[in-house]
Amino acid sequence: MSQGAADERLRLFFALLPPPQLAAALAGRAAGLARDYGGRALPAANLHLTLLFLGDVGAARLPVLNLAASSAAAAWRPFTLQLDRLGYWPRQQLLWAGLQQAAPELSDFSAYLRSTVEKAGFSIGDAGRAFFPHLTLLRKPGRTPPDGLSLTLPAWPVSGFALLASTRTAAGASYRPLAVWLVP
Ligand code: 2AM
Repeated sequence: MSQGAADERLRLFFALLPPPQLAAALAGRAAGLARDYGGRALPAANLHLTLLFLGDVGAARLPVLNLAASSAAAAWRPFTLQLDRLGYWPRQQLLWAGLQQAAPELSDFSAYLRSTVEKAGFSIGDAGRAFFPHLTLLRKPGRTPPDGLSLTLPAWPVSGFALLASTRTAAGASYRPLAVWLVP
């Protein structure tokens, strides 16, 4: 028997979405890394920097979640990110783009969003995991990428964040934006 929409559960997270030109540059780099080291490069449409991972949430709770995110968005302070570092996590077999310099506005907003969402009654799927800003480029390379790979990209003036639903498919996860908040 099929589940009614009210019972539907969604795997949710909040993330920053790179603007199209930056996403294209990142996807090009990811494809090059996949050629060099094997593995699955993320396509431009799937590239994101997770702000807050929620995990499974009932679809009926989306309106409350949207309200909480809108109230957190009011505390946004503008910032620009410079993705200038590549790293590799052997346990997760994941190659990512990240930041050499800390971005306090980014970690502050992630923490504020988290506390706002928790106050609205949501428990956080990554409880205990420290926020580490990264944008996954490549999963499961066939051989370990060396340290010190360089990354040179244009700056990213962040102009908003999104609530995304993740769906697992045979080809890997795909992400669907459910709501976007544009910020000053
Ligand atoms: P990853 O890219 O490092 O795997 C959708 O799955 C997004 O949420 C991805 O950016 C993923 O990070 C992140 N994510 C998945 N599970 C998570 C967890 N338990 N805690 C924090 N982030 C998670």
